[in-house]
Amino acid sequence: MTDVGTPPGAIGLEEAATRLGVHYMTVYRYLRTGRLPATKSGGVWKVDPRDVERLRRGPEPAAVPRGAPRAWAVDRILDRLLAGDEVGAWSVVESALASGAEPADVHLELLAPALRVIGDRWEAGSIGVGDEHRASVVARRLLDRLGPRFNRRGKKRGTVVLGAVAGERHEIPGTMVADQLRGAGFEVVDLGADTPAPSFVAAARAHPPLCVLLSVTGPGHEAAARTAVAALRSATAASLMVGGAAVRDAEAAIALGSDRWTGTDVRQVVAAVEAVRAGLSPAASAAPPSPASPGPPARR
Ligand code: B12
Repeated sequence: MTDVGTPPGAIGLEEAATRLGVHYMTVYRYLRTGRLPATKSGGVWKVDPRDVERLRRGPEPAAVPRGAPRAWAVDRILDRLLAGDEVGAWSVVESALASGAEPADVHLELLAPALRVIGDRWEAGSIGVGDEHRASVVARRLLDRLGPRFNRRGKKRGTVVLGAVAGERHEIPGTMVADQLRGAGFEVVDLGADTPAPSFVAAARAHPPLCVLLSVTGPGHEAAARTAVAALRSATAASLMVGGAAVRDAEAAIALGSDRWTGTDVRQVVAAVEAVRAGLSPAASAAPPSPASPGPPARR
């Protein structure tokens, strides 16, 4: 539900209820949960008749074939994130889970695409920094609620220390990586955003890791990444991997001192950690660095 941009020909909730053959309050619930996008005009809720028709014809969440969330779910969660509506956004997540999506699908097919659209809109100037902050707070809260679903019992397969480098405030990609590594059976020491180099070193000493993952999402953190890598090199023999949206390819990763490139999404990061654990050379990993890289194999 937003309060701008009422589409031409928009109809009221009473009319929508009639077209859908449901009670007015049911339509209002659709608004609250993001199933029906709405705008407010002169204090009155309006909906686009095309959305009403799509809802009338579309499958109920329970009837959706089991599998990954669909594009319409991304639209819905995007709407709820921008509205700062955690309850509505969580109900979209619950619908996706009830339809057979795995928690990792919710990360990669639902939240990540919605967050990227939010970034694009901020860049284009159609939403402000406050809107971006508000949406990312809700996204964080959804990730917190999903987190325990990644817990896996049994003996751990090794420890991974993870954090965003000093000055880097994007924390969400690291949370997703941490959860999915936990789901794959690794112990994760997640240091979160804006981690000073000495704190990486202290964590690597206190929890000897298989590898350390250093996250860089936005521009301008190259020096901080190099500083952290240099400090870690003198303190641990663990494999060091610098990754994230700002590390676009193997060449960029190697330039930052990384042993290998972690690829473009979380599944590739997990594959890269698995490769380190298996002692595979970088060339054999899912997200290989350039052949010119020295690429030491796993040392623990
Ligand atoms: C939310 C957000 C914020 C929040 C972060 C809140 C939080 N708690 O994390 C706040 C408001 C703080 C913020 C601040 C800024 N942001 Co911002 N932000 C975003 C936004 C909308 C979503 C980020 C996100 O979580 N994406 C979802 C993740 C899952 O996607 P991903 O980053 O691609 O992650 C994948 C890869 O990283 C991959 N991966 C591969 N290898 C590895 C290895 C490791 C170790 C890890 C962790 C991950 C990983 O796995 C991930 C999942 O598949 C993005 C838009 C976007 N395109 O992502 C902009 C975006 C990243 N921000 C941007 C900018 C410019 C900024 C600011 C400079 C200005 C601003 N907008 O306020 C500041 C910088 C602050 C700082 N000092 O760091 C730009 C960066 C542009 C660029 N050229 O790189 C983006 C792309 C927006 C845009 N389109 O312009 N931001």
